[in-house]
Amino acid sequence: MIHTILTYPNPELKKKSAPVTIITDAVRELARDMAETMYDAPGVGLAAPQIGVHQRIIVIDVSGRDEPNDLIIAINPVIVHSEGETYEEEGCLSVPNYAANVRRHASVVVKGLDPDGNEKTWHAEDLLAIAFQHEIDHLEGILFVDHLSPLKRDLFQRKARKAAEAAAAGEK
Ligand code: GNR
Ligand code: NI
Repeated sequence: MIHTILTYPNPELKKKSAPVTIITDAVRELARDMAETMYDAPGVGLAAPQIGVHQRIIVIDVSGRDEPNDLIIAINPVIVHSEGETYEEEGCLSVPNYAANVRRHASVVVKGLDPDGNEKTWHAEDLLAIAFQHEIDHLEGILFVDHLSPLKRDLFQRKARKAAEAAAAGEK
């Protein structure tokens, strides 16, 4: 089932997600729905809080296809090692019509559980490393715009407010 993706400034996006304690069929179904929602969007990743579920589950596929290709499902993901620096343009399904460069680690090692409850380790570089950091941020209630300089963040907030006002006026 495809879910609605919550967008800025929905306060649900700022809440911290809780660890998954038992991997049930409901958790597996949620992960499948998240993947379906990500491919439909389309996006290269999705975190559970983006569909209003505050559990530590992320899905990622940076293959650029609109169907499962290199699908990663990570439950309770933790960055255990990171190195290097990169500064690439990011977007977010929860922040439509806006993109900006963000400083990230160039490579990360992530540990977590797969949908069968097996411990997994992912070694990620480039876009995959960025996607892991972006999705794990969502689990902490952090959006990529929270990493911007105060000046850029202010410009973003003004643009978002103006767009919201224009949309509200159009609805009248
Ligand atoms: O689809 C997405 N593209 C993207 C591009 C650059 C850096 C991060 C991302 S993640 C984003 C999907 C999304 O919002 N996931 O939370
Ligand atoms: Ni995002």
